[in-house]
Amino acid sequence: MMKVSFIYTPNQRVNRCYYTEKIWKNYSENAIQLPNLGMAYLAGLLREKGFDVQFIDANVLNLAKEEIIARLNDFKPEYLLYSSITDNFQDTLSWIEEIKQDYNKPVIIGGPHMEIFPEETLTYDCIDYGVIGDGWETLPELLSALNDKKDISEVKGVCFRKDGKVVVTDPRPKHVGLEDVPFPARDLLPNEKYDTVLSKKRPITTMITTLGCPFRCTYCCTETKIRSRSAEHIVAEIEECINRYGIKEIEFYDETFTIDKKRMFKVLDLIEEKGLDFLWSIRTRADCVNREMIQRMAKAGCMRINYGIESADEKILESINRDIPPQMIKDAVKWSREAGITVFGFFMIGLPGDTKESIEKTLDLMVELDLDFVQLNKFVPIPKSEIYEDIKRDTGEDFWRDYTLGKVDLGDFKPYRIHVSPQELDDYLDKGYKMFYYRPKYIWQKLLSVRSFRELCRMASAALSLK
Ligand code: B12
Ligand code: SF4
Repeated sequence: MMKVSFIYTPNQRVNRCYYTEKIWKNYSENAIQLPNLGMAYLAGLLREKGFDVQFIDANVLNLAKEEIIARLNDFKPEYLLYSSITDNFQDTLSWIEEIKQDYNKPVIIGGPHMEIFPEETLTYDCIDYGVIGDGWETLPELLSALNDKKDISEVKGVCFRKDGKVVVTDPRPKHVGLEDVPFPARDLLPNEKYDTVLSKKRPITTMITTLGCPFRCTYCCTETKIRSRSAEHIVAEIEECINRYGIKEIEFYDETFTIDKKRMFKVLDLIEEKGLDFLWSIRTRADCVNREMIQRMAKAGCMRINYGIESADEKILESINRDIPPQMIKDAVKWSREAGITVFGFFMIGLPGDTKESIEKTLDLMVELDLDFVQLNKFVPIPKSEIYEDIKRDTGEDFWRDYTLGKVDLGDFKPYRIHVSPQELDDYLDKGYKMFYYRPKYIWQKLLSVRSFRELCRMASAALSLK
């Protein structure tokens, strides 16, 4: 039986360029420790296909290199499997290099980064093969071809080096859906270790019920084609989480969980019918919810809704193709609070066209909405997004490609087309967090709502580190 190890590398952190140094430190150290679902899915799939699979979540277990090597020496995999997003590519790369020095087996890398920069990634000798895009069919085919010493140039969606050149094979069509594969192999994960600063009951896990999003916000790179799961299939995974793993809280990580209202109501019906007792949270947009849905969600255990609000400036919202009327946002927040659901808002400053006035408007809206929590980011264009492609055309520079090639550092990123200086942007970020979290009314409300000593300590440490 062929042995492979998935390694989720340590110190997975959000990128510094979204925050000021202080806020970044607080967020990246305290905020979230979650499973890597993409790899957990592939682990379950490979096992079903007869591979012997090890999963090392060196991130949540905070493993040192020696501990990772010890686990590898114990299991003796023939291939090491890594995943990367663009933001953490250089960090992942240094772990791959380090680990390969002491456990020298071929490395296969996949993940969202590979879909954008396959050739650049394969310029590094420590990486032997790349899987571009979906791994469902490509990874088992690649491993089998390698095992059988077949010609891997026949395998769609891979890249590798041959005679010193990077070869990229034909693209792999994306037709496998989340219903065609086994549930993520949570039995291989240290479920009890996952946590977020806002979670109320452990163990927690994450779930994803739709791939892609039909909206076309110009700062986003998500596929516009949707691959969804049925309500029954979603609820079967929820049941497995509760009954097999004792999970008490689930974070649904779909970009817009309520996009299909009919499916949403069906999920709610099934949760109620089956009497499933767990807390959950979702991400969505204000134009994809209504009062009835929110009330039903609260009854079924939804404890938090994360709304992407982004900016208060209508011109900017229009320019990023996200013109949700302010009244709609106000209504969604009001209905959620009425239903007793915690409301979290995501905002960005430094979007193309942002001025002092528009940023101040955004900060004011953040406070006016009376949300429970906010996350305020400096805007950084992600590769493959419309805005990024536009900037590339305009400047002739491709920051993320240069970063992948090791020519620039994350700190070298420069905001573009905004009418405030980088220092002013940092000052606004700092001001925004203070305006929101240091309001006497807010502090008082939060102190009244604290249910445990653990929650109080977490809140206090988060608040103090913003100072
Ligand atoms: C959940 C999530 C998170 C979570 C948890 C991350 C975790 N522990 O894995 C949190 C909130 C922490 C997070 C943070 C961030 N995220 Co995020 N996140 C997601 C999200 C919504 C779902 C990921 C998921 O489970 N997908 C479902 C699985 C099935 O898909 P997948 O992971 O892509 O895996 C498939 C393939 O990529 C491939 N594959 C993946 N791994 C491997 C490994 C091997 C060996 C092989 C062969 C194949 C392979 O096969 C899989 C099956 O087909 C995605 C968007 C999305 N819908 O995918 C964004 C996404 C991954 N995040 C993204 C970004 C930018 C970030 C942040 C930088 C955001 C920020 N501003 O701070 C941070 C970075 C933090 C970090 N260091 O990881 C981008 C990455 C873009 C890019 N170019 O790389 C995405 C794609 C969203 C987007 N469209 O912009 N994120
Ligand atoms: S930002 Fe959210 S709503 Fe907009 S396209 Fe991306 S995933 Fe969809």
